[in-house]
Amino acid sequence: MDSFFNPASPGSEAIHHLFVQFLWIAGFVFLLVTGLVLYFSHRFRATPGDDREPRPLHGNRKLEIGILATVTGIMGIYLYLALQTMVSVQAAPAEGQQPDLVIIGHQWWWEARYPTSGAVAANEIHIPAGKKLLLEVSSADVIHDWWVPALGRKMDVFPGRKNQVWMEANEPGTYQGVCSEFCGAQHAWMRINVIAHSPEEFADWEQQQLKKAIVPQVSLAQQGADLFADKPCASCHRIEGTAAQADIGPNLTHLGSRKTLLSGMMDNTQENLKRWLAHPQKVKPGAHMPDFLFTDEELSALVAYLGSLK
Ligand code: HEC
Ligand SMILES: [Cu+2]
Repeated sequence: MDSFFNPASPGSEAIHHLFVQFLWIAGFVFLLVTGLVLYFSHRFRATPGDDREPRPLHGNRKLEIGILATVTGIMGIYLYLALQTMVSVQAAPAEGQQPDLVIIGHQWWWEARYPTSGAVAANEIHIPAGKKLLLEVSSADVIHDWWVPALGRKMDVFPGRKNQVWMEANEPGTYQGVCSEFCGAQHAWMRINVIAHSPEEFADWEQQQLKKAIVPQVSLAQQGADLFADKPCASCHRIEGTAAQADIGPNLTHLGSRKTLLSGMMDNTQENLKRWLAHPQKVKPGAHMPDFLFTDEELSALVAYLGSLK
């Protein structure tokens, strides 16, 4: 399971290391204080027949300075370790460095833009492993928060502001994250899936995403494409190579190549896709896609079309 405790990137390793260092120091202080409390409670406990008050102790300057110095010293160590980690995790990018990946948070899904190639993805974010990527994160609506614990630090995602954060995966694999700032009804279903590939595999994926949507060959899928064009779908979605050119909802040009639907809410199967299109408001209540009243045939046609968009 990938998590904060299984770091899979240099940044996440540094944060994990800092956590362990803090834990050791805090654990030592905790044991010391608890040990002393237990020791003194035993040593100076009340005994039957002995009603003497303990001798009060005032103004032991050496002891007070000693305690202050120790506490300041520990805080100093904490500060040093924390600053050191911050410098390594959030190093300033070079002057004018362009982001490798632009992440845009939406209620309740993620958009990923690859500025160098022009590729666009939604919800499943593919990256090359072993490469330190500069991410630029911003929001299309409310405040969200980007966090893939195994791959690096957390970063606030604000509307009207571009924040930068580094991300790197040591090895190919799938890494999960969540939106970490409450952003409305479906906040819990704003999952992040980062899929790291070998550089060659990533290049293949990127080339595939740059292609226009395939033109349906089967008549059912053709009906689906016609329906998509007739209904208001195109006012929110983009399917490259068709008249649908809106970016309110996820880009559907390669929907069929995704493993999951709706920000990791469910597997990308025909049944789930059908369930979603039949009643978006039942599947993800509050989602910014209205219910349409489709017949079963219409649903099958849409599913055949959208599912074929690999
Ligand atoms: C008012 C805007 C709007 C309209 C109109 C709209 N959608 Fe959506 N659609 C969205 C939004 C927003 C989402 C993302 C919902 C979420 O995950 O919270 C979405 C998600 C989807 C998804 C899942 C995408 C993914 O990556 O998991 C599919 C498929 C989809 N819409 C198909 C359609 C079809 C087909 C139509 C027309 C019948 C349509 N949409 C009309 C806004 C819209
Ligand atoms: Cu969010």
